[in-house]
This record gives sequence, C-alpha cells and structure tokens, in this order.
Amino acid sequence: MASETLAKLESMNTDTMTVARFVLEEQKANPHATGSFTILLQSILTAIKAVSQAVRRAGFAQLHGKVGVTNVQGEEVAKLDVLANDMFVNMLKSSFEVGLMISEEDESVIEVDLKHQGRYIVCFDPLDGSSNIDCLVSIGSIFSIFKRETADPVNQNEVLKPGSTMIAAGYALYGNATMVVLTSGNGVNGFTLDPSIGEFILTNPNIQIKPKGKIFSINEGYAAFWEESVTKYIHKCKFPESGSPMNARYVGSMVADVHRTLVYGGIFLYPANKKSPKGKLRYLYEAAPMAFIIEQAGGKATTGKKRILDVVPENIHDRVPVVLGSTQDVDEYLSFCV
Ligand code: AHM
Ligand code: MG
Repeated sequence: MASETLAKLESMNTDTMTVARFVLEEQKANPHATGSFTILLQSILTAIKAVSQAVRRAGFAQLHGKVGVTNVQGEEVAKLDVLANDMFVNMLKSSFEVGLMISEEDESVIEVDLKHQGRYIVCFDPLDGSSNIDCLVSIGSIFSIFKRETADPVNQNEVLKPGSTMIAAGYALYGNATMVVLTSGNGVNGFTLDPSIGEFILTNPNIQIKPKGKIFSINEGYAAFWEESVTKYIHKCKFPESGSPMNARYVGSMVADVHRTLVYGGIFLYPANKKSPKGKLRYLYEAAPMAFIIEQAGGKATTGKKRILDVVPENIHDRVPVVLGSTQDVDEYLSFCV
C-alpha cells in the first residue's frame, strides 16, 4: 500500500466516541436504567442537528427576519425561532418519552397527547440569542430535563420545582462549529458535530472551569440602572487594587457567553437592574440548566442572593438574575452583595 494511503488510514479514528455511544455506556453503568433517557436525548440531538442545518442554510432559504408577531415575552419572533421550536416540539413528542414541555416560544405548557406520553419533562429555549440571528453571530439552544414523579395526568405545577431536581441539562452552540455540552449530574462533556457523518463526537471530555478567570461579561448598556453591588464589582474588574484589569467580552447570546466562560474561565452576569428587577433570563430553560452545567464543571451560579439551583419558580416563564462562572470570581462578586 502506498505510504500516503497508509498515513491517511492511520490518521483516521475508527473508534470514535459518539454521543450515542457515550450515553449508552453511562446508562449501562446504571443497573436501573431502562434506556428511555437515551431515547429522549437522541430526539433532542436530532432536533439540534436539524436546527444547526437550518441556521447554516438560513441565508439561502429565506429564513432570516421576523415573522411579524411577538411571543409571550413581548419580543419579536424570528422565523428561525418558529422553525427551531417546531423541530424541538415534534422530535420530543415523537420520542414517546415526554409528558410535558415548556418552551420559551409557547405561553402555556405543551402537554403531550396520551398516546405519546412518557416520563420526562423537558424545558427548552429552542433558539437563544435571537437578536444575533440575522447578523450571523453565534446562537444556541438550551434545555433542562426533569423526571415526572407520578403517572397521573400531567400538570404544569409539576415543573415548578427547584433546578436542583433536574436530572440533566445541555446546550447546543451554533458557532464556528456546532457543539453540544451535556451533563446528567456526573460531570460535563462537550461533543462537536462532525457534519461529514452527522454525528456528535466527544471532543471535550470532563470539562472543568478554571477557579479564576480573566474575563468579565455583562451588558454595560444597562450601567445606569445597575444596583450598587454590580457597579462596584465591575469597577473592581476594571480597576483592581492589585494585578491586571480583567478583559471584557459580551456576545449577547447566553449560550456563547456561557460557553466562553466554561472554556476560558471568568464571570458572566445578567443581574437584576432598576428596570428589570428579576433580570431578563428565564429560570427553567436558561438560568437553571446553565447553572447545573457550571456547577457540574466546578463553578458557581448565583442570583446574588442565593444559589440559582435552589430557586423555586412560581411561573413557568419566571425570570431570575444570573451571575455564574469561576468560583473565585463569583465569590468576589458575592462579597459586594450585602
Ligand atoms: P432570547 O431568548 O430572546 O434570545 O433572549 C435571551 C438573550 C440571551 O441569550 C442573552 O444573554 C441576553 O438575551 C442578552 O440580552 P441583552 O441584549 O439585554 O444584553
Ligand atoms: Mg433565550
């Protein structure tokens, strides 16, 4: 065999760890597992692949722009928001594993018909970072998974529980590659979509966040409305008593800002301000899943008053202030919150 061909063959990994294989292996290690979680996750990953493809093709397929209506949050809905939501809802329904869904795009809970009902509750933001869609800046999807405690008819109050009862969470980042980051309470792993085979491959095993970072991330356009604790903390990031000032980075897509924080370390803040006393980010499908991932990677996530995962939402679209990232950075922020 020609040496060039041999070299090519040797450089190909014939034993790649796909996300399906990874989850299956985790499931096999649990003697009580039934395989239903693997099926559920598979349906989410299929939705993510479809959304990723739609995001990449949006420019050719007339998928940029708004549809001309506002959602439950009072925000203008983008065409891709609608498409991504439909993909998530349809894939999840057809998995036969979900009883109830909460989507950022739907005012009410989405009950799955009896024929398709399963044991899980999934909350999701099908396309996060809507304001960045049309200018091609990174966007993402976020989801949290809870397990139903009863076989009774589904009830929306079942999901008004602290984030600490979540069994798994993840996000997809549609950036310069598509990556899925997952936790089921046993560490955090990142899988990159290999478009040539249509599979997510384990590329970032056991992600750990640095204890201290060099980047702070906040929308400074709201500085006039910040609480004093935020103003003082951000001032300290820029003018520390000792050492170098921190760098500022803010994408405006939570998935991108959180992913950077996870990979490079530092702190991401979307705190309360005088105009938005609960901040902007929604608990069930933005704040809580990201908090779970950050904690599982060794970081910290707080509202400024309490651990995010200890918050009990009163409504399905509740908002909550979010400060998360490297433990020492978040602790320093907390030292200003008295
Ligand atoms: P969306 O779900 O409508 O896209 O809004 C959530 C997004 C987050 O991704 C991001 O962190 C935040 O809104 C940015 O908001 P702002 O423009 O106020 O800084
Ligand atoms: Mg969102």
